[in-house]
Amino acid sequence: MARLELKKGVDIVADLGGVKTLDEAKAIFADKCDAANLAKVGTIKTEDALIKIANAVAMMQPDSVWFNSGSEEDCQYARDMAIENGEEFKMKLPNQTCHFDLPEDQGRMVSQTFYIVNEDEDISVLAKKMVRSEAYEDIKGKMVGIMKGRTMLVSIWNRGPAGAKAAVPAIMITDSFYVVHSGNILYPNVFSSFDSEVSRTGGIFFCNCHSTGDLCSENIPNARIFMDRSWFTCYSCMCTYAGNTLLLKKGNHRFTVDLCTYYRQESMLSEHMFITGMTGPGGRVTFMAGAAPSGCGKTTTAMVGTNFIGDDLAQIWIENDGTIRGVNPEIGIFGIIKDVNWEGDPYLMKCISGQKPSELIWSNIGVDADLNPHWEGSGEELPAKCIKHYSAQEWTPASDEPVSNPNARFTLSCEQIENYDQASATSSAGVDLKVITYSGRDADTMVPVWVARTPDEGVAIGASIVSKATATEVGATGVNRQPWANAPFTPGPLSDYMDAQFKFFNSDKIKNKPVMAGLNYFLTHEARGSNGKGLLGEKKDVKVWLGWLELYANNDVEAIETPIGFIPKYEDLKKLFDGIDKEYPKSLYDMQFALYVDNIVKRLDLQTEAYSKEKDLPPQLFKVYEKQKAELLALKEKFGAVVAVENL
Ligand code: SPV
Ligand code: MN
Repeated sequence: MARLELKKGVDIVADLGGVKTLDEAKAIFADKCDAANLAKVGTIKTEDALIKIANAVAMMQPDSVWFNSGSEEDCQYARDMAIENGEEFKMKLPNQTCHFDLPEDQGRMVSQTFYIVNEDEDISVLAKKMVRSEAYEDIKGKMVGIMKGRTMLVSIWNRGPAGAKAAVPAIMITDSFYVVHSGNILYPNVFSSFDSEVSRTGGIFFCNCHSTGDLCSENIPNARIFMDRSWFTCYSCMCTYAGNTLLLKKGNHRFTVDLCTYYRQESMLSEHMFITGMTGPGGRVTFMAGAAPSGCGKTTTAMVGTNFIGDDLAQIWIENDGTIRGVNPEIGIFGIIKDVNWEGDPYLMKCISGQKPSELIWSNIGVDADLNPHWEGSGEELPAKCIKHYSAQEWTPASDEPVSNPNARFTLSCEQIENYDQASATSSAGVDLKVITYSGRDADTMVPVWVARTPDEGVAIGASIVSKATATEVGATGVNRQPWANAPFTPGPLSDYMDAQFKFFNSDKIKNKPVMAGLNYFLTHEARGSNGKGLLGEKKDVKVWLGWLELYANNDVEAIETPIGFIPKYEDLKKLFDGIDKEYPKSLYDMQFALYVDNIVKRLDLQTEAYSKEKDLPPQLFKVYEKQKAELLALKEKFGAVVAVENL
């Protein structure tokens, strides 16, 4: 069914660079590298990669080329240069620096991000595309010669532990030391094992070309982020926000989604998910992966685990023994800082506060005269003045902007985080995933936790995520459908992606089907007709919801069957709340878990209508929706529009 054909059409960087042979590539390196860098690149043997890098040199025309071997010396050089050229400045705490992106570049620039497609290719209706010929001209106009007078920086990192089935190596070419510094924190360097990684993947590697170009607000309309699906190559210019420039993250995630959807069906998935482990009775650890749209508590959820693996992305596969395995393609976090505080995030705060000295890059926060960081929701008093701020030099509490951008972030190595299970996270075997969760920002419809009765219902939970817009995407507003929280990174039609999900989770190759669950932390008092205000739950409750899933996955608790799936019993939750020293009145449980039939049916109708517009959608989805709706309406007949748990 491959609607995506690899290596189809012109490889733009290869055409604009014009380098065709290894000898030509070597001549270019000899011309642009000093002896030390020539020696570094001399260790790489993968011909395609050398030619690709040489083409990037020929296209962007830097004065010189530096290779990031991953040595401590090279890592230090990147840190020092990011400071020297002004991309970062030192904060008060040792090893902490801060970087600012332009005010217009504070999140992924969705309207300037395009898939490069061939004439006849279908893409997701949610994405923007540009046909190859047009993208070629755009890249030619904007990126040829863009590095004149600068040094090109070439890093090779892996997206996943070396040797893992689902890992793919990726080349990052940039002229930003901030990008290199960030990448060194977020990805394992595989400069010295690149050749063996490429032979493991059967020749697949990703390539990313970025240049800050002439970086200024006036030039922001010229910013572009392109993903060439056919050639696994990204292009980005006139921007610095890591989500737009550090293309191993979301740029290459889109390529792995394509790989899984079109070439690794029924064997692999590439998801926008955290991975974390929860310790249960007897010290057993149960690993879970969960999807949530950007800014909806994914990092918080991951941090609740006793065995943290990753907070953003998961590469998942069915192992020969029938288990579902998962790896995090990253080794660091690029986390949202808003609302991170001692109460909810002690592990992160230890690193941030310097209690555990950690290398950390801040972005887009407020900085006072003593070079301390300030952000919204820190739980600490705001200063009378910030002397540096993402939107202007000076900030005071009377300023129009908040002290930090809502998408302000911190980049931190997982190794620093106390609950990181480094041995499992860096193992090429991945972790054994028994629970898969899906969540969004849903104020009024779904219960805090529910478990699908069948794999098809599980896939439908992922398909049905909705969420309020957050600051991670520039210009996003309203309540949106967020299928699998992965739609912004799904290049092809959603129907293809959905088909791959049904095939994966129904596969006979899986020995024990995973628990597939929905999570919702965002129910409000208002939506449940209570006198209270705001959220019905708080951050620390996440431990209870995950704790219950841990028990459920190991058959230690029973659950109540409902049309939307299985929900927890009060007594089981009560015990788990006791474990976090929190009162859990039955009245709160009743409010959280009653089924608001009209809201749920409205949601099912909305999804049915929206998905009906997609071509070739797997019919299983509508079957699930129809069945659930019929069962819900039958309950409503009997008990009214709000069905209390004791009626279930
Ligand atoms: C997200 O927005 O989902 C992120 C940050 O993880 S970004 O790199 O912008 O994608
Ligand atoms: Mn993300």
